[in-house]
Amino acid sequence: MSDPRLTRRALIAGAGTAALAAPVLGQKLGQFIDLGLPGGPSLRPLEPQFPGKGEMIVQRIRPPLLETPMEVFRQGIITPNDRFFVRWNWAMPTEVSAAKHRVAIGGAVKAPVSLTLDDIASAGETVEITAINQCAGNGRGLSEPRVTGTQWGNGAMGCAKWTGVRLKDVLAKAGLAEGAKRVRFAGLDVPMTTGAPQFIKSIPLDIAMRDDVLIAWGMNGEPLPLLHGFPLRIVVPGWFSTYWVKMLSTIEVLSSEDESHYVAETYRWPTGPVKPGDKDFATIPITAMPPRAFITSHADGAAVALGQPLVLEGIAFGGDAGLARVDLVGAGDGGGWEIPCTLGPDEGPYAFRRWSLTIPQVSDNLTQIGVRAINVNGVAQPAELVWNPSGYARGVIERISLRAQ
Ligand SMILES: Nc1nc2c(c(=O)[nH]1)N[C@H]1C(S)=C(S)[C@@H](COP(=O)(O)O)O[C@H]1N2
Ligand SMILES: [Mo]
Repeated sequence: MSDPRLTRRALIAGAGTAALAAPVLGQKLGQFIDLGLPGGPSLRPLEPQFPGKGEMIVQRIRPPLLETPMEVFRQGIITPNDRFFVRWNWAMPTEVSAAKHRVAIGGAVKAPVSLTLDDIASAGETVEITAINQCAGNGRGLSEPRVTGTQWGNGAMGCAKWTGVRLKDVLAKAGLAEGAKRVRFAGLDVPMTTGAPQFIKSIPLDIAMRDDVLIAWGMNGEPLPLLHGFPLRIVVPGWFSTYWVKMLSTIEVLSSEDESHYVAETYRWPTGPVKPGDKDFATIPITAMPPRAFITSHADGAAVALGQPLVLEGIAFGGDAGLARVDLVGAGDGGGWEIPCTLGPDEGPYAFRRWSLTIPQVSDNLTQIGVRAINVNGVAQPAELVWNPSGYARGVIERISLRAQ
């Protein structure tokens, strides 16, 4: 344990109640950021005053959808808690008491149980893992043709060190019954409109039993902030964060497929190519993340010095497997050039990894250059967007142009 505040006893004694002050927004508004969304509207307010947060891009206030400005990813591979993107589908409680909190485990189990934080923290060994939490809709706003849903730029992602126990150790407290197939999670948040489905999500049993799938209480050495799911959340490294249920309060073991709304009806994507207007195509749940890479040292359209060396830097990740390489690639379909980048320290297969590249001398404008990540399974970012109607799982090579002057 690197941080004594996150020991088991400290969790129970110290976590207390987390509360969120009511947001008082708009007072210092006036600063906007351009997300570069094709066709616009592309400007979003930069909000310095959301409770518990540094400067964030406001996509929506209630329930909160806050995006991380790309400049944060220049600073390191860990995204600080106060700059980490926030996404709630429905209303989140603004106050949660750790002492009163219980997690009920039921369904296809030998004996249903209701567990305190202490029960959970003592269910097994404490585990730490550095992993990227990325919304399935990250980068959706950049889709062309445009699609509906939150118009995120690429800042609906972040990388943190998560502390918790293995989900499988907690499940063992109830014992799995014969025929257990999936494990479903619910949090304390509730729908804001009557009759709307609660946000519940399930994962297949083989994923639930993985050694790195956690019930986490720590985020970057601090108790989970309320916005990120105090006191407990699910962590599924390599999978989109729609499964990383926050404010975990119920675990239900299913012995059948999951017919609930957020698994059976949404967060799904086509099994093959589709185009706008297509209907009645087969879909599957969106699960594992593809590899991605970003240039963080320069924004699109930035000026660089002609005749001088140029250092390009950024971050990349392998998705559901470690990163194998990152290349700077020229424009065009395979027709261009590629130069291998140097990778920074490896913080594990599910973490951001830095990359850098020095171009010895800039001799011309750099038009539509991109970075392409390839993971250890040989999965490479495609040159063309795999378009889908919900804009899920964006993985296309991201490109910028630099002006030499
Ligand atoms: N309880 C609960 N957990 C949730 C959600 C939610 O609406 N309620 N949204 C999910 C989705 S879609 C995302 S992208 C992540 C966002 O995690 P973050 O806010 O910690 O960045 O939380 C996931 N867990
Ligand atoms: Mo999401």
